[in-house]
Amino acid sequence: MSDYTKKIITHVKAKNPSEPEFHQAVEEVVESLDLVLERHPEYRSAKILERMVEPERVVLFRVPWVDDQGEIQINRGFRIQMNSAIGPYKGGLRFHASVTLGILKFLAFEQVFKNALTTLPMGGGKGGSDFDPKGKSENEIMRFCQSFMTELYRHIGPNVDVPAGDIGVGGREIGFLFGQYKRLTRDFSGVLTGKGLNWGGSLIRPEATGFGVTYFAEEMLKSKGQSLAGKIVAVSGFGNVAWGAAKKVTELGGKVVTLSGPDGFIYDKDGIKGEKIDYMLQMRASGNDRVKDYADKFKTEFFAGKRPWSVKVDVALPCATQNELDENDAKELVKNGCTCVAEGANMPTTIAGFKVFTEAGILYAPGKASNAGGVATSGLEMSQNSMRLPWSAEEVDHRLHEIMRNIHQTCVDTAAKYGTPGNYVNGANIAGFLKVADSMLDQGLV
Ligand code: NDP
Ligand code: 2IT
Repeated sequence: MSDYTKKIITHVKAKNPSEPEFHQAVEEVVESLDLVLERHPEYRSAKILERMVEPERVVLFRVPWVDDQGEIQINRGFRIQMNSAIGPYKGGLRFHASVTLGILKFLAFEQVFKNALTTLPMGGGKGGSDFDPKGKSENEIMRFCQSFMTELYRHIGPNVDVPAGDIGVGGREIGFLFGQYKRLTRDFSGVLTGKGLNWGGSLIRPEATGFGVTYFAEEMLKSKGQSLAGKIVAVSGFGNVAWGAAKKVTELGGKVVTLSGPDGFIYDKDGIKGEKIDYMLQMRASGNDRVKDYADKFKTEFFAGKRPWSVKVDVALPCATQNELDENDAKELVKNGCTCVAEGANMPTTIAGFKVFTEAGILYAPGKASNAGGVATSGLEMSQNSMRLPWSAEEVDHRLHEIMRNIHQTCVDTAAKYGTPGNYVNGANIAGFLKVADSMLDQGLV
């Protein structure tokens, strides 16, 4: 790493103490950028990187609500408006007990590069709350969403900032949030994505992230003359992204043998298909936060407190959460013959983990490239809202597939152009950076 990028990291750590995930996300990106900054001193003199690590705006607010026992609860709400150089801020909302300012800053930072890769005009943002949906009634979730939107609405808009779902925020929550936005503004607009199909949502948006990561893995394998057909695949998580991935991998002839949750992982040697994939939706909707229910229902093995990375597989798709795959997990996967890892979650692999993959020379795609299908399809939802015309499922899926192929090619071409062929991390970071950095240069000191 150059002295310049080292200085940036030191600065970010000093200015943002106690935000390790944000430090990690920045470090992962700037490590790739030395290759660009050497060739293009104009980015350095315009302090593009120094500007990009500082959010354009951070909104932090109180979210008071009343639970079913009549007791007052107070949560914290956030929206990080990270970068609007190439379009309105765009990115999900996360409701999870672990949410902090630092977690959302890491996610918003990643989002800037990811959205640039999609080829669609979207800036980067992220938001959410430390509200824990686990065990909450539907009414409690609605009251929380209404209170959250009662502050958020003044900071967003279809041409300003367009939130969507992430962990703990799915179609139901987007519905409650949209209803409250409309009440407060009297404006029926595409201010959120992931909406219901009857009121402006897009077909394929629920499946999009999981489909996208699978299309991306297929492209990676294709570059080695292989395909997903006949491959054994480990998936982690059991939420929205894991569900879409299990569906598409199965459709393409692969066999998904694992799912995981906070309680451990299940191993289903027969493959997770058909009604078993449908059951994932029930597990998620139950709010029980347990993957063991799958093992009980379908009589498969369950490993309490363990992650799925010790199973012998050809392909791994981490789809749960950040830092769920560390150095030892990476070594285990490589040792067992895994040759392709594509991230469905955001930053699921630690920096040490990703170095293991790079040294082993296996295919490895960072989430900002491989999970971009979710936000890309949100972008397609925005287009349909603007046109006031919905597309068919085939049309959206076709566009999503094209976008994922495009991102794959961009990563491959950019990595090669900057002297590190096959390095998807460098390819994604550099290509995303260049689009945003050039737009910032065009727009003057902003
Ligand atoms: P869901 O809420 O549908 O599912 C999340 C899954 O991850 C659940 O199994 C969840 O269990 C588990 N999980 C979350 N936090 C933790 C934790 N701290 N420890 C262990 N398990 C955890 O979310 P999504 O499927 O939407 O999101 C999964 C990942 O994909 C996230 O990293 C998200 O940022 C990323 N992503 C999502 C996109 C989308 O469009 N939804 C797009 C691109 C990326 P539980 O929460 O119940 O603990
Ligand atoms: O991390 C992500 O890209 C998302 N959660 C999806 C964001 C979006 O705006 O659809």
